[in-house]
Amino acid sequence: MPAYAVIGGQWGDEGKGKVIDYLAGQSDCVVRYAGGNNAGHTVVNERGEFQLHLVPSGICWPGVTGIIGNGVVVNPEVLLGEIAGLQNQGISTDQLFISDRAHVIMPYHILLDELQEKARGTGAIGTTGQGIGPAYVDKASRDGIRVGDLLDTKHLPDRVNAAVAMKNRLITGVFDGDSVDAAEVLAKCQAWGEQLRPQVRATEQMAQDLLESGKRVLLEGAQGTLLDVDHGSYPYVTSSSPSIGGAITGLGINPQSIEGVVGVFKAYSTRVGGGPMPTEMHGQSGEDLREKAHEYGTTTGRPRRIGWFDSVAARYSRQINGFTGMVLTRLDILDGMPDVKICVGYRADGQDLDRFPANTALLERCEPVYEKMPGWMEPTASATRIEQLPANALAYVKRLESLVGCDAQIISTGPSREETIAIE
Ligand code: 2SA
Ligand code: MG
Repeated sequence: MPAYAVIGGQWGDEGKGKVIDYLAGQSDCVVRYAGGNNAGHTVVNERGEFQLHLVPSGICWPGVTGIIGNGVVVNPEVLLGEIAGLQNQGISTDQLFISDRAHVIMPYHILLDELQEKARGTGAIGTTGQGIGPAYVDKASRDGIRVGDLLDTKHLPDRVNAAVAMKNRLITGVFDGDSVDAAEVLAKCQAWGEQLRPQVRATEQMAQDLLESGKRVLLEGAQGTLLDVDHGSYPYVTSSSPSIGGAITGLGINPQSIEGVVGVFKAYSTRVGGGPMPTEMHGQSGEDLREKAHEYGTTTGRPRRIGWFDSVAARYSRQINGFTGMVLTRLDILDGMPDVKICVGYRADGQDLDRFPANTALLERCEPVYEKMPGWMEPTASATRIEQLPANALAYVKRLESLVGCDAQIISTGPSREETIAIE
């Protein structure tokens, strides 16, 4: 019963989209289990370039079933737009299914995301503004509307009217915002329900059946472990669990079915939004790397913060997830640097720390302890065999493996499927 999880080991944007697309060719089903359209996964293959926010990145392979699991929060408008876009690019979405237990991002969630961020002032999280947090709040407080509710035409009006009335009290009373029109929201929900109806399923059952019949299921992480609501740099996190626990609850499968947990790491670090990032590069070197790598948010276009590889955070991430292997992406971006640095420890308040701390103020004070390694001038870009890597690049990979505590299984050397080194 093999399920494989592909999980972001850092702050998201590790290149999971490419890795999933690459591995989906050997899978029967690809599942999104957490997050929503805050995610931005880029897939480049012979059929074009795709920016996916909700649809699992394996969808480009014919015959692969796609599932949007119960742990995802779904903005139906975005999903329907993405489906239409894929169809225009010649990709079939007939085998895409959405959990009836997934929660719906409602228009008032998007409004509340904006109002709350404004109210946080200088302490703003830097959310993607897609209503993710408020949708998960309603899920946990048991006031959410689920995808299955959109199909229940009998009870939908009461559910929506009650939800809107409650939210309007918050929007107008606390935030002094403009109230939301219940009839408009209901009309939207009814239309979404009819459009999505053919694709809504009990997806946990589908996944369990697939696994029991020996099919391979790929669990596609969104965001990264350091943005996990429990394990990340709280409160500068997203509102879901991108790590392995979230994969199990976000689809509804058992832990025994998981055969491998692959951690995706970029050869350096990026972060978008607020919050501590000990290895952040300030000044020209960070900007140069951002431009070279085109590190801008896929969803919002925001410039991503750039830093050196942080092995303290990466090791923590490996432990949380039990990574059985590592995928290292964007190694080619470091080509041509005279030397490269790896953070091997933190120092704060005159003390050495070898763990990723829970306290955000303490993490903010952490100074990275760096190990410097010689860079490589020869390109790794487009390499397809490990023997093609320059000696210093290989030494860098080996050092990361030993610091993180797991071996690299795949090294990505460019955006397309072919620019990949698979290590036996
Ligand atoms: P939210 O919107 O409530 O989930 O934001 C909370 C924090 O989580 C971060 N976050 C992300 N970080 C990196 N990449 C993400 N996806 C997009 C991308 C982001 C974009 O792939 O580029 O386009 O800006 C993502 N989604 C959420 C977010 O920055 C907050 O720090
Ligand atoms: Mg992304």
